[in-house]
Parts: sequence; structure tokens; C-alpha cells
Amino acid sequence: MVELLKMTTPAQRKKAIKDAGYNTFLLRSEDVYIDLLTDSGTSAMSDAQWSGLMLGDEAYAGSKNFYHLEAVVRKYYGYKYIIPTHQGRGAENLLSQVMIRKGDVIPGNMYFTTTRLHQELAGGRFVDVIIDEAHDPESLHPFKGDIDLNKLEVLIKKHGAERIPYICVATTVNMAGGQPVSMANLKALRALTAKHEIKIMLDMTRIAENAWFIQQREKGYARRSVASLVREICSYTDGATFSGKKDALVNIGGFLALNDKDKFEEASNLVVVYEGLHTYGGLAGRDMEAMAIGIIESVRDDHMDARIGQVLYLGDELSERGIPIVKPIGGHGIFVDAKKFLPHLKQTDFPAQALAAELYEDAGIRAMERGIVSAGRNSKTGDHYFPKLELVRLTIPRRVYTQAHMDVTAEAVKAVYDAREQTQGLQMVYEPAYLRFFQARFEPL
Ligand code: P71
Repeated sequence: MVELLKMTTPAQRKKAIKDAGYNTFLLRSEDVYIDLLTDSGTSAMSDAQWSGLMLGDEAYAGSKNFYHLEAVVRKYYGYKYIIPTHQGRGAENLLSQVMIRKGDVIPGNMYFTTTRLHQELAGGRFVDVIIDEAHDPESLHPFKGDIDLNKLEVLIKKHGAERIPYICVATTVNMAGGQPVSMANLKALRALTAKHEIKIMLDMTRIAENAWFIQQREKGYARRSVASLVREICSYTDGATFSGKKDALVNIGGFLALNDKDKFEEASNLVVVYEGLHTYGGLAGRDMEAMAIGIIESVRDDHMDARIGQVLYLGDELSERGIPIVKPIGGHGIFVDAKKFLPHLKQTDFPAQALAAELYEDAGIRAMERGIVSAGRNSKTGDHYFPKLELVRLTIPRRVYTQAHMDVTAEAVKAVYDAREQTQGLQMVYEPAYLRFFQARFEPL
């Protein structure tokens, strides 16, 4: 499928971003030239996936596409039971509700916005146990997604294992810059949590990208296929939530996977409240078919080489131009360091938000704030969280853009960088209660 791109004038963009409250989530897609807001649901489906849509079995119950999806999940990921959901956060809701009791603590390798919110809504509290290097944009640690096992042990001592229903491990870590977890860390985590009978739940949203980094960077894995590494990662865990909108190359879909039959039955009962019957979970049969085929395509080595190769290309182009970005370059996008880019702004002037707005106004390129606005407020004290990372994410959809688009993007970011003193801070004039970054509105200071 070919989509036409629309060029806009500077005057049109100035008006569009003002009307959008300087929030790129509130722009109309039609007003965007190169859309690097997210890699979520924005990838291009293959011929095989489009054909799969035609095979949709839209029976209310027991669709054959569900059984195909279930078989693919068992074969490629190794989990016993799956429940489809409309997307990742639907699975997070189910998992949080069946696993978390009020007052529980859920450690994780850095927060993710929707994941943490569902943990909190279920009465739990998220605690970050990622290694310190993850919070440092300049650290060249090859596996910045790793869990700090000492931090985890301290947490277990403090609260007791019975207050920790599971640890949530993300592959790759989105908010750290798409940074992978190492196989060695997962194995060590398995040994530690087994001792304390704590479960490991994977956020496997970008697991194939994580597997590719293990193949490229971790000793002993260079000859292993992405597919076999994906399967091994899952083998160290007890279940997973999955947003099919990333790795699995679909526009919508996700699932919850579990090995425990009792928890699976509990979640199967809950899914009918929030999503739909347990054999479709809010998806059409055709969507489940496209996701099943996308999972198979996602673990191909040649696909992963091309996918992350394009991200690395953009990162190198930006680095050569002196743009401060998170290193090493991660799997799904380039994360520009807004604190370094705009040193004249305080964090409460929302530098990443301001930079994303400026990049749109200057070049029609849409990026996403991943800093203080995304971090939100502490639900107990009401204060802003002040994340160390104040980033603008240039996220690359899979199989959509060409190298020329990457070149245009690099040149556009450079132009904003050269005029960076002119970028002003913002003030928030409307703040929604949940996941504020989606709908908050701003005005120039
Ligand atoms: C991304 C998204 C989509 C998104 C979500 C929230 C704020 C802004 C953008 C979604 C993820 C994700 C991880 C690691 C769970 C979800 C939720 N990412 N875990 O990066 O990256 O999945 O969107 O299908 O509900 O733009 P969902």
C-alpha cells in the first residue's frame, strides 16, 4: 500500500501546532509530513498479512483464527494459554487484576506509562529496579535494560516476597530508549526469583528486537537465530503481555499469555467484562489472523536486520551532525536528549515537549515527548515525577519509510539544533487526570 505524503507550509504548521495545544498527539495526521510519533500500529502489513485478512472467521465463538494465533504463540513463544485483547493495555489490565492485591509492590525495569497505571489501578505500586546506567543517556552499557539484582534483593528484604506477586520485565525497555535486556541477566533473574517464588511476567512488546540485540552483542549468541532467542527469553518467564502493534506488524491487537491454568481461567473470566469473549478479546477474526502471520514474520533475521538497520542509520546520521542522542542506539527509534539540546530550559519548562512541537513547526515531522510530561505525577503526593531522561523520540514505523525520509529527518533536526536558542519553553494549561501526555495542552511561556 502506498500512502501519499502531504507537504504543508510554515504558516499552516504554525497554526496546526497552536491549535493542537503544542501537543503532537493532538495534531491531525493529515497535517504531518513524516510521522515518527510511534511504531505502534503504524507499520505496513505484508502481502501475506493482507491475504490473511480475507480469511477472517468472524464467528462470535471459537473462530479458527483464534486457534491459529494460539498455535503460533505456543510455537514461537512457548506459552501454554493465551487470551487475545484489543491491544497491549487490555492485557495489562487483566494481568494486573488477577495478580495484584492492594498494597503489593511490582518491580520492573523502568516504568512504562500504561503498565504502571494498570498496576496502580489494581492497588499496587511500581518500583524501578533497572540498572543505573539506563538513566544515563551517555552510558554505553550494551544492555541498559538489565535488572539490578541487588536493587531487587533489597526490595524483597524490605517488603517480603509475599508482597511481590511478580516482576515485570520489558523487552526492550521503551522509556530507556529501546534498550535490550541480556540473556545472562534474565537467567540470573530466574534463579533469584525462583528462590523466592516470585513470578516473572514479560512485557514482550518488542521481544524480537531485544533478541536481535542479544544476537549482535552478547557473547555466545552470534550464531543463534532471532526466533530461537525469542523462544529462549520466554522460557525464563511465567507469562507475558503483548502489544501486537509493534513487533507483530499489525494495526491493532494484543494478548495475555500465561502458563498457570488457574490464573488463566481467572483472566478468561475477566476478559468478557472488558474486551469480549476469550476467543476474540475485542479483535475481529481477521485481526487475529494478521497478528498470527505478523508474529512469524517478526522473528525472521533478515527482517530484523533491515528494521533495526534503518534505526541505526538515522542514529548515525544524527550523531554525525552533533545531535545529542541516547546511546547505544535502541531498537525502535532515536531518542534525542532534550536536556542537552535545550540547556537554557528548566525541566518544568517541558523541554522535550517544546522540542517536539518545534520540530513539527519547522519541518512537519512528528515526534513524541518522553520526559516529564509522560512521567506524570506521583499518585500519592501529587508532585510531578522528575525523570532523569528528558527525551524526544523519533520512532520508526516498520517497513514504511525509505532512507531518503531518514535523511530529511536528520537534516530537519539539525536545522532546529542550529537555531536551538530560539526554542522557548512551554506551560501546561490543561492537564488530564490519567496518562496526561496524550491530551495535555500547552502554551508558549
Ligand atoms: C508507543 C506505545 C503506544 C503508546 C502507549 C502509551 C503512550 C504513548 C504511546 C505501547 C506499549 C509499550 C510497551 C513497552 C505496553 C504498551 C501498551 N507503546 N508496553 O511506544 O511500548 O500497548 O499501546 O497496545 O496498549 O508508542 P498498547
